[in-house]
Amino acid sequence: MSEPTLFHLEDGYQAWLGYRQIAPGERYDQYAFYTQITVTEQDGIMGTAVTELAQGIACMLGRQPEISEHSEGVPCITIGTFGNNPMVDQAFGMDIRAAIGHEGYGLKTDQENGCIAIGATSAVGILYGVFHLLRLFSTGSPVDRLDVVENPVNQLRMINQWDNIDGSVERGYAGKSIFYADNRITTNLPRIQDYARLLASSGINAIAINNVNVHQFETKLITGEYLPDVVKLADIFRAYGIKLFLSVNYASPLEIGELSTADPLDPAVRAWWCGKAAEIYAAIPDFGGFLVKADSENRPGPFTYDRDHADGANMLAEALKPYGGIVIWRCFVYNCKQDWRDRTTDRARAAYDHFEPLDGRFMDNVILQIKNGPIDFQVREPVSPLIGAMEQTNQMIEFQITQEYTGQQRHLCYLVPQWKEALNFETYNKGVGSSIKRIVDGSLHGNPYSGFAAVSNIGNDANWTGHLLAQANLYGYGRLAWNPELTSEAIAEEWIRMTFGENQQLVKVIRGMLMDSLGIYESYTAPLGVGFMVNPDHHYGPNVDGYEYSKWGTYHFADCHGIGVDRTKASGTGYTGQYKGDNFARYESLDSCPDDLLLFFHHVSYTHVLHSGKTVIQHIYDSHFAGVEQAAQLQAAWSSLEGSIDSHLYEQVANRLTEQAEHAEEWRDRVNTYFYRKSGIADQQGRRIY
Ligand code: GCW
Repeated sequence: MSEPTLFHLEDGYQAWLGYRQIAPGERYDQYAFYTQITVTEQDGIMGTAVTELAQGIACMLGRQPEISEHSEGVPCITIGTFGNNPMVDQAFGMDIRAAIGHEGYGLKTDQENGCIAIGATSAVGILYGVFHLLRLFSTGSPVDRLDVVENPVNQLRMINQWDNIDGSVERGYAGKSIFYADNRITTNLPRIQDYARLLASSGINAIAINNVNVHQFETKLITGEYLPDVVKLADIFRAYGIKLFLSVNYASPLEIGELSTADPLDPAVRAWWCGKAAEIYAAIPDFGGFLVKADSENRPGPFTYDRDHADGANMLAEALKPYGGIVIWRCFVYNCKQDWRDRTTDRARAAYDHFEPLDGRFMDNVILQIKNGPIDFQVREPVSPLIGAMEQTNQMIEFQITQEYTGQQRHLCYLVPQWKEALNFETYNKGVGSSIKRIVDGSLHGNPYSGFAAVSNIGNDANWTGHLLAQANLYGYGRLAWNPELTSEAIAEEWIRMTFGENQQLVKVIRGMLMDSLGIYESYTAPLGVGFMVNPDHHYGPNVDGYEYSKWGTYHFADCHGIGVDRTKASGTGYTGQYKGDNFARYESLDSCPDDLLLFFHHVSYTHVLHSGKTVIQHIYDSHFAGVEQAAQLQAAWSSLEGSIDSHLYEQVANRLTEQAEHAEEWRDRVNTYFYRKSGIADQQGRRIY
């Protein structure tokens, strides 16, 4: 295990694994007698687990624990897979062992001698158990009566890097890539290892290491030119129980294979991919598989050959199948060359229209990866109706941790509540009880593969995420993928305690800031679910008509009378018809459509009265004025912590909050002024609009 050399605790580099030294006192006394680790297995992931445990304890207790095969009479922490360590076997009865799945674990304190046992069926379970115990220590939780059994709810808990081999990161807001520079794979492997630690400690078990937009050089990651270096990355992630995936270019047979086609039904193309799979698996026997963005935003795909997405995905799945590999096929497929004058084409409909008719056609080692909303990671969108609509198809949900549309890590926006709302959404696909979380955990339709994916928010900034508090999103994503029942508050609190320590006031203030942040961001940006209103290309900052007359299909249709997109069946694009059960009626009718999604589903006049009792125009004004005040309150809340946080960390966040507060004013004034000028309706409170 290498020690990070470049960065220190004060940079935020250690993130939630800083393991601050615990001062003598009540809690220290409870933990201090764990001076010994007993373990009989030390290979591979087990070695990682031992190192992590020893290192964590050494940091927190200021004393290196002894590592031995047998207990020497002192209270110890004993770790092992069942059948390999007598102390562990003694601690867990057969019934408990039977309840522990492949990645699960048990934690048990022996009341008589105080020993803590961590038992699992596999080494990776032990690693997760070790991180759990370290979390208890570093959040100051009692360990004297542990009796825990944990299994991850979701099978795939995946991170997608949108990193390019030139070192840039698509939609990255925390510096350059840690994986690549100058068209080479990094040699700074300790940093990759430190990332693997962060991911594994939050429960992540899969990573796709390159951008889904696969450009010229990245296409060659699956060739001898780059594979030896990919192998090194896979080795690092393997030691942390994380499977490595690659995003591939659908047109690879053409671009690097010297074939004249990439037609998925062409035998030569199929043979080419089979050969490629053999080559990759010879280098990385546990390679996860391919992530594919095809026929989307100008990327190549099966449409070129008049084939559909099932043809395309199955061709790759067939090549990976002999090795247990999977194809993760993205459903972000829509017409990105739309005529803004055309009101019948609706981007929101596209994923469902393309994929739902293909249900039953995909091989069982294909998973469709579907963005949480039908458009594109806006602060407020309805849940994609495609999720759960294909009973015979594996599906996983895609979230965006990187804050492309939620403030780009310059604004504070804790996203866990947004994700939870999506996960708890009732789809009615199989009647009541068909929530999104039950679809993506595979239980509703009994899928062999399922899970979570999310676009990472890290880069080579010292603190990983640019905005220090954005670390909570990375951590929270992993925790939620492990168990979607955890509350946003509980996840926030864990993260705060692990990162900043236990000062009650500090925990309270930061938790409050995180929990308020999504609502604040929503209130001063695009109103009532209509989305976008950002500057083209980079997507930062307000531009109400930024996408209004473009080809991207993201319009708000504001005129002097009203605003919003009519997506009803009765008079609009018919998108509402993609929802099942009560959801259809709820969104279709103005009477029942929730206020926060009103303009996503309906075009209404500015004087339309919301359920809240306000008119649309007054809501726009009020929410934007309030949002700016609240953004200033975030700043004030943080400044109350000056002195109780390391000054470097304090400054990092204070600077971002200042920028946010100023930028929120820009949002407010642009949006309010735009709608005042369009509608000619004055603010009832006579506040300043330009
Ligand atoms: O949100 C949009 C982004 C693109 C991204 C695309 C996608 C990787 O603006 O940068 O490309 O989605 O998800 O494929």
